[in-house]
Amino acid sequence: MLIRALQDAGVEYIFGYPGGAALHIYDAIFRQQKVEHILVRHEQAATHMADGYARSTGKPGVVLVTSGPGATNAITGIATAFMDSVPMVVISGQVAHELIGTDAFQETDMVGVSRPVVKHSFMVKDCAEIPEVVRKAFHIATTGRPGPVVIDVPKNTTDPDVTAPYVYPESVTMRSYNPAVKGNGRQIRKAANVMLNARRPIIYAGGGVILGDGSEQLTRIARKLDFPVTNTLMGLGCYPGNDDQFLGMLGMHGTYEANMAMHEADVIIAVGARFDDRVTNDPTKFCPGSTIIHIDVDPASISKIVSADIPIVGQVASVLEDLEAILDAELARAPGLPDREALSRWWAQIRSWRAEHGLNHELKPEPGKPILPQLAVQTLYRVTEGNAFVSSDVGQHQMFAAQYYRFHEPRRWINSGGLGTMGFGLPAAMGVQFAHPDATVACVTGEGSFMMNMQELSTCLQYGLPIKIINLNNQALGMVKQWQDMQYGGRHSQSTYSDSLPDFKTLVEAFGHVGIKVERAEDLEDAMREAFSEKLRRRTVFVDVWVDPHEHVYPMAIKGGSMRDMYLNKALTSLGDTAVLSEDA
Ligand SMILES: Cc1ncc(C[n+]2csc(CCOP(=O)(O)OP(=O)(O)O)c2C)c(N)n1
Ligand SMILES: [Mg+2]
Repeated sequence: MLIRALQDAGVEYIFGYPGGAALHIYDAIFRQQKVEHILVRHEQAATHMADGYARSTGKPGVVLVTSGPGATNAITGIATAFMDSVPMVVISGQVAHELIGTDAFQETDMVGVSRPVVKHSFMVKDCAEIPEVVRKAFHIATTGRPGPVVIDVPKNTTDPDVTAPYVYPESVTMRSYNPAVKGNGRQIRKAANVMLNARRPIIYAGGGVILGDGSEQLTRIARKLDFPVTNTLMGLGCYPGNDDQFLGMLGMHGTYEANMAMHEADVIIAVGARFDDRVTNDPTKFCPGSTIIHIDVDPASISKIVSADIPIVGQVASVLEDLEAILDAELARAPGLPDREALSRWWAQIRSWRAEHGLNHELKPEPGKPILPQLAVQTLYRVTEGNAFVSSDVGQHQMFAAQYYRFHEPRRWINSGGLGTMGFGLPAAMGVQFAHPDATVACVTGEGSFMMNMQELSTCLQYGLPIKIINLNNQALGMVKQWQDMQYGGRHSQSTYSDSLPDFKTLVEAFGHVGIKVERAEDLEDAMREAFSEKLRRRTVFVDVWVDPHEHVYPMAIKGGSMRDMYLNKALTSLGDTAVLSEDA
């Protein structure tokens, strides 16, 4: 019943790991061909693989784990998907009904344990309801603001001796669940009017634009109006990363020009973004003079942190289409809008910010000097011609990847933004590779994060996944160390371990893969070219890049400040008022 329902839901892959309570299900998997099960080495990795699959395709990822430790091992991955609104269905085995509540072997209250980190959960009561529960789970996971759904399946409900008629419902309705699709026409009209009269506008686009398939509409609107665009960490790729109108990422490690432009804007068009604390800095000091338009499918996200002047609840793609139609009509009627002169002054201001303190995308290797992690990411970008799917882990390397790999398309940048889960990168890249077998998939990781799920190298061998792992090895928990440098007087409490690191080259060779170690800046390009060469096209390759351990990620927001308050490098702090402010100044 369960596996057939997964087939009917169009599932290609189940990422999972077997155990007692799930054995009836595993037997059913054995006796069919349609759904392929991927055997992982740790349940956390199964959730991240399903997650990478989902983020890169838009289709829900599916996980199967046993009860007790199998289920609890999956929690971090479920929470990761929840924080980033990733559609996922997690099926957990459970002890039989008559054992529930008896502290039975491998009994954990999975519905209870997962409750705060799921969009919804089900406990199967009898086998007849399984197809409907599966149908509902996929519906909830993929509609509205997507998210993970748990189906807890007591062993007796999958007992092959118990039978029931199989009925897979064509559609499901739930009285209490009706996510919005279309935005309110009056609100959209108001937004269009404000946009057309903006003098210092900025589009602040987040992961919701990718999840809601609104990138094309957003790009068209931005180009039509000549508005600058900034992306959140989750939104990278929803607007072409090398476009002149793109200001880069905003927020804690956002670019100088994006953060300054946010602060000085008169109109902010927030789309599929949620004013996360990593973006706003102190919300009471957030962008004081701006009118905020906020488009989001989730009404609970609107005015939660920063209050919106024009809230619009609806699916991003649908709202943007309606907005574009109104803008087109208005532009035809009043071709003088928006005020091009004001806009060109605004652009001149932005360009001068960019020229002053923008990121340098043209770094060159300096022989004899330590390898800059930024250069390693730029080399990856060049060698893959900007066409790779790139996953990352969490830390400095993640921020360098976000800043220096420029994403031209949605669903190419795969990282744990909301929960910040170390150990995400490798399994997420594997999920991407399953979904896109012929694509170039790179994982930018740090040695700390990599060691959290490196057992999956064994899964890479089993399924022949040709992932290229770029390890920015700074011999430290770099991001922790950076905070200790900046806020704790340089006391590196528990953030370094250089004497006990493994030799990653031999480590990955033991797993049957190719290892390359790079210690000199002048060897970086060749090593990267080799990793992505035709010769190694079918191999899992690990490039261990020994980068400068003293490097920090900049810009960095100054805690408690506004968006224009940033550290720009080890010597230079920008406290907003040193910059030229408005066009009238
Ligand atoms: C599971 C988990 N534990 C702890 C943290 C806190 N944390 C954030 S970044 C970081 C250091 C990561 O080190 P590494 O992977 O080597 O990346 P680097 O910052 O050195 O590039 C830590 C410990 C986390 N994000 N996730
Ligand atoms: Mg590190």
